[in-house]
Amino acid sequence: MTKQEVVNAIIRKLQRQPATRGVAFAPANIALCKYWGKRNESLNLPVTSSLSISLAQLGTQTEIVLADREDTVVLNDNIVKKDTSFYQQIVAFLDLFRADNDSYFTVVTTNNIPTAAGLASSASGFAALVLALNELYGWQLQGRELSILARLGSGSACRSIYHGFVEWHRGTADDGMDCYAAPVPDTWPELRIGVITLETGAKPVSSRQGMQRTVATCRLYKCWPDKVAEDLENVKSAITHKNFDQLGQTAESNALAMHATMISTWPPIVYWLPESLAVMHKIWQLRQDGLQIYFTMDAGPNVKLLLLEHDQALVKNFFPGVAIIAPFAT
Ligand code: 2P0
Repeated sequence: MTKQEVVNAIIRKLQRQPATRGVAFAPANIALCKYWGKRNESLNLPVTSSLSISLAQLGTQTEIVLADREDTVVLNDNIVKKDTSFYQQIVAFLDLFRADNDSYFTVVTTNNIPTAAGLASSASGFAALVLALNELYGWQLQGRELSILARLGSGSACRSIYHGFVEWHRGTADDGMDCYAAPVPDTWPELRIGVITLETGAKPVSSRQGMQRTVATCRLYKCWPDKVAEDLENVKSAITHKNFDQLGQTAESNALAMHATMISTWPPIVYWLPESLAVMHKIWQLRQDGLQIYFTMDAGPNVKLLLLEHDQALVKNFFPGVAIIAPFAT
């Protein structure tokens, strides 16, 4: 099945007269149990399920309107050049939704995640775009369909359709119709995410290339699905029972296992900088000294901390540059 066939299956009969515009916000998300590896490259179907936490008001706001002659994309107040991969990715995604060959769009998108936080990602971007299209066309789609459409843009975008804890179910169907994210109802108001930014530049190997190379060449990768299955259960029970040490330990171990697969890929992929490793050592030392603090890392050198509200001030002292986010703040 192609992306276009998936889109047609979902929005068939739903296409209405477009409204003047669609506007939507979607939060960024950080996985506590990671997505690394696809079983279908074109539909972004993952090898395993994953579970994330959305970052409340930090994310992407997108407005979309119909245009006459060409697609225009504006990112953070700057018109995006047509020869960039960013522009081409957005246009290729919009191609899936045009009512006829003559319709064009103007997309104005703003990330309120400080660029320096190194968190800007395709996840909130594609989720906000799908939510805005849903408004523009008046499809009135529900979460499951919105999540599937966002996944066609970028895998992790299917989790950014929701706030709070979110589980992305891997599904088993070839067309991915059972592969979508859904909210985990529990909240955890005391939970905090810290972001330590060590580098904001483009990464040498994109997530897409990185996971492809890992699945193709990493001998350790065959252990990954079992590791995720176990970690997913532990993360979910930690959330249910508000067991912070279990949550932190599982998330940290899951991230390290993912990086182990990257490192043992050929040619190797090492996203860590020496500074990343220094932060890890500092966290392990602080934990030995009694502080409840854990970390997770994605496909890059920046380190994300897991901590509780009552340790916020201490953590800021130990990591002066840290940005602390309250995912369940109202
Ligand atoms: C995650 N990452 O679960 C993992 C952990 C990076 C490391 O989801 O190819 O940008 O668009 O589906 O979604 C990044 O992967 O990749 C990601 P595509 P995506 O958050």
